[in-house]
This record gives sequence, C-alpha cells and structure tokens, in this order.
Amino acid sequence: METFKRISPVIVLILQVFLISLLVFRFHWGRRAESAANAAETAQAMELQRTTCPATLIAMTFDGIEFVWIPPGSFMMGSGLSAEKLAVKYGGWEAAYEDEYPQHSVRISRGFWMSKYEVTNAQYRKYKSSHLKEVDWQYILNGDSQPVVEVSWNDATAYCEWLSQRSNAIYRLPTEAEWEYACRAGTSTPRYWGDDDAPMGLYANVYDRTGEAEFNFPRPYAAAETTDGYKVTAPVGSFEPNAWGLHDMIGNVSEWCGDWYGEYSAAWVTDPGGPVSGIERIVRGASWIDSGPTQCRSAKRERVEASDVMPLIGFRICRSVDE
Ligand SMILES: [Ca+2]
Ligand SMILES: [Ca+2]
Repeated sequence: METFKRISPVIVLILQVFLISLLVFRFHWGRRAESAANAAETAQAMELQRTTCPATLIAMTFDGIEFVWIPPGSFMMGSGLSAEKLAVKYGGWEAAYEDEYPQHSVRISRGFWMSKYEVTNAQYRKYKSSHLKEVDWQYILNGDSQPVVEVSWNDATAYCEWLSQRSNAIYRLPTEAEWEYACRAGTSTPRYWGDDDAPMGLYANVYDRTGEAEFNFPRPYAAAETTDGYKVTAPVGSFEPNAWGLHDMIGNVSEWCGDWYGEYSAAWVTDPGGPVSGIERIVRGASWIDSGPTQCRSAKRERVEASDVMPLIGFRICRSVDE
C-alpha cells in the first residue's frame, strides 16, 4: 500500500504529460491539416482565376470586330460517355455520337484572340458587299447584326486572308481543339452553363418551342423546352456569354473550324490541327435549327464539305499572337 502511495503521483504525472502531449499533437496536426486545406483551396482559386480572368478582362477590337483573350491551358476534349450512353442520355441515334469519343487530353500551348461574337453580315459585307443583299427569303437572315450565313469554308478562309492583308496580324478560323477549349471555358459539363437543358433559352438560340411552332420537325428531333423568341438567327450577342466572355458558342449559327474532319484517338496531344487531308471540314456549336437536347453540346461535332453553303453555318475568327 505504501509503495502504491509513492508510485501513484508518478503515474498521475505520466498520465498528465501524456494527455497534454496528445492535445498539443492534435492541435498542431489539426492546424497543419487546416493549413494544407486552405493552401489547396487558395491554389484552386488562383488556378481558377488564372484560367478565367484573362479572357473576361482582356479584350481588343480590330475593324469593329471584338476579340477576347483565350489563355493557354489544358482540357478534356470530347465526350466522357460512350456513344451508347450518350444516346440513352440525350436521345437520337447512337451513330450520331460515335465521333465524340474517346475523350482525350488536349493542351493548348499558346493563348490566342477569339472573336467575341460570330462574324456578322455587316462585317462580312465589308469584304463582299453584295453578300445576301438581294435575297427574297421567307425568313430574315441577312440583317446587319445577324451572323453571316450562306458562306462556305472557302469563303470563311478567304475572308480571314482578306482581313490579314489589311493588318499586320494573322486572322484565321479556330482549330477544332481551340474551338472546344474556348467553348468549354473551363467547364467539363455537356454545355458551358452546366448539365441542364432548362437554362438553354438564356444562353443559346436553338431549335426550341419558338422554332417548333414554326417548323414542327418530326420527332425524335427534339425541341428544347424553352421559348427563346427566335425562329431563325438572332442578332449576335443576344444570349448570355460563357465564362470567357464568348457569346453564341452554342447555337445561333454553327461555326466553321479550320480542320479537316478526322476521328479522335486516346493519345494526349498538344495543339492538334486535325488530319493533313480529308473530305469534309469541321463545323461546331450547332445552330438555330438544331435539336437542343441532342446537338447543342460543347463536344458535338459536325462535318461539311468545304464548298457547301447553308443558312445555318457561319463562323467566328481567331487572331494569332505574334511569334
Ligand atoms: Ca430559337
Ligand atoms: Ca454559334
């Protein structure tokens, strides 16, 4: 008993030291974990700022065409789902989705300027004054502020060459990878506003209830469940932009890209420019006549012969930075 009385204060002391050490240890590592979490959040915020700010803050104008800066970066190009799952998710035919995968990593190594809007009829008429001046269509597509249509890929590239000759810069069509990178603007969702169809009427002029009331295309060509007010093209910039300040990347008119059409591979690539030859050119973004749920997505691809002209295809342009 005496021995126990002598030892017990020692045991109590050891226990106290152990408990205090435990508290200090937990406090210390808790702070470190919290600090690490804060650092990760800060890094994430900085990364977000780095990828979203330049395009929204830096802009320039040439000959009345507004451009926003698209920063270099990486993204996942294409759809993450198989054609089978895409058809289940969005409807339509499986074959229509087959060229959207495999999804693969793409690095855009250099920033570039991209026109904030689709090129308009008025802008194109500075190059070709007679364009769509005398047409007698049932629907008005030739308004000054509407996007230019009835232009082939050859016409679009000729316009870029004409613009380049009038300046000391290079104007060109975007590559398909640049187009999807700019369209996504840091998002990985099917559309740059998210996964839902509901906000489509806010962001994109597509085949919606307004178009359906006029054209009534047969099912399963689904109209978006919105009423955007436009049967055909809208004046550019009538809808909300994506996070990098670009309007109408989805909808209004589909847009020519510079590339030949080709299938994707799973390999990581830097600055892809498509196949070296081909039959059809890439068209992106869907249009006023395209099914909202099925076609109006950032990953959706179309292919059209370079000489074809259509009332649903126009383009936007890029300006390369100096070497
Ligand atoms: Ca519409
Ligand atoms: Ca468009």
